[in-house]
Parts: sequence; structure tokens; C-alpha cells
Amino acid sequence: MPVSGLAPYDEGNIFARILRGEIPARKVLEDDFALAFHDIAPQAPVHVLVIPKGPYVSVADFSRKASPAEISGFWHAVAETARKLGLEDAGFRVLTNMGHDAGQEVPHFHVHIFGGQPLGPMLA
Ligand code: DGP
Repeated sequence: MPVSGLAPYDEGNIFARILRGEIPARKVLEDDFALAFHDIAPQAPVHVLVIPKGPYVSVADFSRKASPAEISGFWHAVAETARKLGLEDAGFRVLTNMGHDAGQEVPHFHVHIFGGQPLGPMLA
């Protein structure tokens, strides 16, 4: 069920549980600001999610409330994840879903990184 990107943060959401180590994930990168892990239902040969460590519901919530250090740290982690995955030469796509119309399923801000093949016009 799609969620609202403006709802109060729910500490029980699945990505919060991954951050707390309650649920396993195939990690690609972890630092002070972000965690990157493989999507459970990949839609491309490489499909990785990057999430901030802070409690933000959506891209709007993150952009309004996160500190400059959190925001720059998060985007640094996105770029570093793509580099670690070997996607930089061929290219990759970064996408985020916000709210019902975009089909956001998990109410913790995340970006999808897609790569590993030429990508069509849209994914996720
Ligand atoms: P979105 O529609 O943008 O909210 O995408 C949520 C993504 O999260 C979706 O591609 C599937 C993925 N996902 C959901 N539950 C889990 C999980 O428990 N583990 C992992 N690794 N990915 C999950």
C-alpha cells in the first residue's frame, strides 16, 4: 500500500528495522549518514537502496529537516555506492518515490540506484 510522504515518522517501518539490525540486508556501504543495501525485489541487474540514518519519511521531509551535514553526507554516500558497484562508467539512474501517486511503499526516505544494463525511460 502506498504511504504518505508527509506522515509522522513511524519507528516500526521496515527500513528503520534494517537500520537497527533487526532485519538483515545485503549491505553495500554504511557510514555515519547513510546505509546502502540491495533491494529485495530488484528491477534491474543492479538495484540498490540508499537511506539516511535519520528519521525522515520522504524526500520532502529530508530536504526540509535534515542538517546540511546530513544532506551532503547522504548524497556523498549515494555517489560512493554507485562507485563501489562499478556503475560510474556505464551510468546509472537515481530515483525516489514520494507519497501515494508515486507509489512510495516504505515511509523512510530512500533513493533507488538502478544500473547494470541500458535502462528504459522509467523504472520503479
Ligand atoms: P518504494 O516504492 O520507492 O517505497 O520502494 C520500496 C522498495 O523497498 C521496493 O523496491 C522493495 C524494497 N523493500 C521492501 N521491503 C524490503 C526489505 O525488507 N528489504 C529490502 N532489502 N528491500 C525491501
